[in-house]
Amino acid sequence: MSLRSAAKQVLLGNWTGHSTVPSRSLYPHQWSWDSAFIAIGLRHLSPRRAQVELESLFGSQWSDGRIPHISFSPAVARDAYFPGPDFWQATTTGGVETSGIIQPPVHALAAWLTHQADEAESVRRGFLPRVYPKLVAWHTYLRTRRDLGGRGLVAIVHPWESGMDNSPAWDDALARVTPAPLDSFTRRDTDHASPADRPTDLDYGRYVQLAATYRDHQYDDAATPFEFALDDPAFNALLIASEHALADIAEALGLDPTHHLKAAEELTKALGELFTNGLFHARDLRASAEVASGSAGSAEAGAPGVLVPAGTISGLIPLIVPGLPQAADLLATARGERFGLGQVHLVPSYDLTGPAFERERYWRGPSWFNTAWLIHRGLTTLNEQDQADQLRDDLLKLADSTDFAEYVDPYDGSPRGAQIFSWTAAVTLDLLSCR
Ligand code: 2M8
Repeated sequence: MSLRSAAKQVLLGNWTGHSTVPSRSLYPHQWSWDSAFIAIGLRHLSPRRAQVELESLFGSQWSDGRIPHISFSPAVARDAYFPGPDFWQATTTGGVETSGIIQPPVHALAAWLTHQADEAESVRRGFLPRVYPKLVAWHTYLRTRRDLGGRGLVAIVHPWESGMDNSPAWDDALARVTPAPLDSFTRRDTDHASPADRPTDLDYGRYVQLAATYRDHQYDDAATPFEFALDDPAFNALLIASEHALADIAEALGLDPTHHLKAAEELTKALGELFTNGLFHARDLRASAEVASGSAGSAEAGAPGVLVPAGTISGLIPLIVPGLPQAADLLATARGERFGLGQVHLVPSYDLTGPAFERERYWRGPSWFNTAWLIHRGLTTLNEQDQADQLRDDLLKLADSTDFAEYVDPYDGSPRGAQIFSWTAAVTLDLLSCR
């Protein structure tokens, strides 16, 4: 079977009628940033279905504008995934059960690419006029309610919000959180994936505790005493890319794009504060001055926050930001020994030379297909076509050899986590189309 047909089969097999699950076993509901990547791939099979994927996700949007990280399927057993709907206790006015946290804002970019795949179909279905106000509300939520450091960037309040759950960048901040007792919850993920690949029980206890505190404050961003609050480079870079996409959407609708371009410009300037020693770093808004001793660099005097030392793939993702002032230095870091672009498989999730590097464990070293797609897009934008082609070839080979694994070992390319994984199939389809 051709790679295209195999990728198509994955997406059709994981399609539920109106959206796509990341994995039938490990993640049996709709995930926010997964759906954005899935739409980017689905548009090559069925632009209409890609539109429906995004529209169904926007159907779970809250009245405050947030797009929750999981939209639960009523057709799936309530305890199939933990934390499930009974834990989150969040139902939209439209009756959709969701989680209460968020994930990186890839959606406007996905909507714009979906529109471009078949403009006539998009216009016929009124896709852009319907999704534009929802995307604006989403970005407005982020920029007004989530600028917790007051520095013009969006903060995440849970490791799951980064999409890179177990990243070493969160270790110091998480260590300050008292974990929920282990006997107070039952993990489901380790029923489907090797415990050696997944976060530890201790970290899981901390994830549960952070989510429960937010829930117990009715997910009110002004009222919740967030113990964990960080400005994440990838989250903000994706927001910038999505603001550029919103500007394109606005123009296509005959509206003034200026405020989206201005937002992108302001965010790009604010993002610059996270750049040090050739890489963007997360900024811990709750770290005290004493903790700062091991930091990657200090924030401006009197301003809250300390740059965390861990170097992760999140710090390379700003490569997708159009006109990024730090692009040349960042590219040099990607190619150097810390990330080995072109020398190891895809792009490792964490610094290969870092003290916390583990080649198998979740977001602590292995390479992911969706982040490789983002770096590929960055390389293309920067006209680094040879390197982009090399990364694309590696991605396509690995998707094939691993049966669309969730992630791979960066040294030998062996599969890790789940297989038949939706975004892996989706980015495969997208990169097949640039040949
Ligand atoms: C992983 O995250 C979930 C929690 O949201 C989990 O570990 O249970 C991450 O890789 C995340 O980025 C992804 O969106 C999700 C579903 O694929 O799985």
